[in-house]
Amino acid sequence: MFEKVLVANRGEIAVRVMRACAELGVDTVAVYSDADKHGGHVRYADEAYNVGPARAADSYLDEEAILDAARAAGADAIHPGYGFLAENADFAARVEDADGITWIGPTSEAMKRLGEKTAARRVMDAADVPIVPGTTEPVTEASEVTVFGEEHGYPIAIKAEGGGGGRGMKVVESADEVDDRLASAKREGEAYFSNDSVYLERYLETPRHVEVQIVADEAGNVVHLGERDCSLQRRHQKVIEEGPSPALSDELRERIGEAARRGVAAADYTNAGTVEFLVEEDVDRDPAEPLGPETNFYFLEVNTRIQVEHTVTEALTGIDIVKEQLRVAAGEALSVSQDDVELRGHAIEFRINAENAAKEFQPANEGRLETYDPPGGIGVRVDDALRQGDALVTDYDSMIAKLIVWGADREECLARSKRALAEYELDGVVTIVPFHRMMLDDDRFVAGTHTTKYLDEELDPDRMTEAQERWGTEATADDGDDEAVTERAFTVEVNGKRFEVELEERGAPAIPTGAGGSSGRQRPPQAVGDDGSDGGAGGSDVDVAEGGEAVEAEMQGTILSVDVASGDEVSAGDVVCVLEAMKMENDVVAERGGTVASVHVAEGDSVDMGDVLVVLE
Ligand code: MV4
Repeated sequence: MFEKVLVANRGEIAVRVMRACAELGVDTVAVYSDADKHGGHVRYADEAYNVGPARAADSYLDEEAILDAARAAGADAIHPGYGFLAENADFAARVEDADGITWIGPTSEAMKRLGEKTAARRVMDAADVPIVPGTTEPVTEASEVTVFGEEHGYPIAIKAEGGGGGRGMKVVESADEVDDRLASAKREGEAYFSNDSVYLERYLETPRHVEVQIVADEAGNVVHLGERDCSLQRRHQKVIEEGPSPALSDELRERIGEAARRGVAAADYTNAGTVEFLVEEDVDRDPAEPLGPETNFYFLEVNTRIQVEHTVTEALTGIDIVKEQLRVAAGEALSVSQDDVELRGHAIEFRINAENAAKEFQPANEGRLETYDPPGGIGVRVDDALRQGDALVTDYDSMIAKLIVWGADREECLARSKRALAEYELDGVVTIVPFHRMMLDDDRFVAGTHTTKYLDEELDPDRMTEAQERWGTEATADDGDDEAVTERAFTVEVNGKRFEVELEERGAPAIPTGAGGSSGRQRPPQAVGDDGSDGGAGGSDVDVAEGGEAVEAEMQGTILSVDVASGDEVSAGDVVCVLEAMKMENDVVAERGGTVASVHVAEGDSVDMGDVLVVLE
């Protein structure tokens, strides 16, 4: 087993991985950005290294900085968690090549093979795992799409070769949309994966999203740990995951699990991974009658990392998946065989996101946990990296915690979930706890017949507003910004090891530091640095004529294109800009329409939430 593991991640997953290390007697090293100096994962680790500024590209994604920290700490392995560098095969290869440092994950070769979607489709096809009808080679020409459409019909999904998780997927409803969607899919592929190659699949209209957890060791043992149903998603973001899937019969479950196992074995895959499938839902199904063994299911992609929702499987199997990852990476055998795996009861994970469900799940841009008292008791697990008093860090994703509830059956699990969510005491930060409480009274969710389209297209948004009003909490402005803070740097030596120490004096009268000739009154580190705003994008003091409209950015991001110019006529629903945020292209549309009076942004600009982009009159 390893002696010291560096966790190249932050927040709850970093703490989750460190907990497994602690139980195995392995020391832990945290890395953190300037925004995370007070992060829970830093508190938890045995030692911690600053790897750069808040911007992820300059810290958590800085491969050299992470490797430097590992070498400085004398770590003998790196665990990437999920997100950030977790699915970066090139980084995995760099770790593999680094002397004395092991990558805790699949080999970079296996990551590359499965990360390229057409290659993954070929591997699965050859292993008799059903794939969605489509191409197994990239397409480049619009004519190839229209030919496919004539043969298989519409809609068609155009997917980026390097894509996944909804990025770089465009749906084409008819031949006249082909040029536009093909260009957009290529653009996203190029922007996010430096790969403009795309392929085609028949687009399934009402699928369920079912994924199988697998673990595999170097001796060739491949074990599947049952499935999770992740059909409750909003714009490709999972919000509630559960297991077992309420829609599968035992026979279908067995077929899908065995298909996942076959595919993974054929791909020469090791460590933990998830095989994603789409399962064709029968929209008129009686909820009491799960989908039978003849139901069509199709391989979608393999996630070559530990996932957020791995906890659901841990609750059902009692197996610590992160420990299995550590064992396999250290060259040991899995601690379980397929015959040992028994699925017990039912588990649901609720993602506790700092978002306002009543405002289109807008991520919170401020807050401080005035009260933080998570639930407990039988069958309840909370994974987080928080404590009361913490300021909300808004530089990364909005998930601040996960609540995982287990029950002997789905019914008990739902009742226990209601109880646990009611116990969740949390003040000063807006979260989607009210949304979850509402879902536990939702007929479709309770019946388990919801598909991936349910949240985006069917659920009445007014119900989210009602839930927010009934159970919601609000953001506390982070008054830390206004507090006098003096920061001073020291170098200290402890047991022969040098440490840079930054001292923050809060509340006390400012002591002139001399440095930079300032008054000594500085803003805290969280407020410094690149927060994405160039200050050039309008602001709120823009004149809007009566009956006019100021089109604002709904979230922080980068302007990919400006699609209108002064004087243009714009109708309600027309795209005025494309905003890249959270790695997705978002069309910014006019609500009412009118004539473009002024344009306040240009391609490449960074904008903050609420910035005015275009004014219509
Ligand atoms: C699909 C699909 C329908 N047909 N592919 C979205 C995320 C990416 N992993 C694949 N996704 C989809 N691929 C075909 N051929 C529908 C989706 C999809 C989806 C998939 C899983 C979970 C939620 C989803 C929500 C919308 C669309």
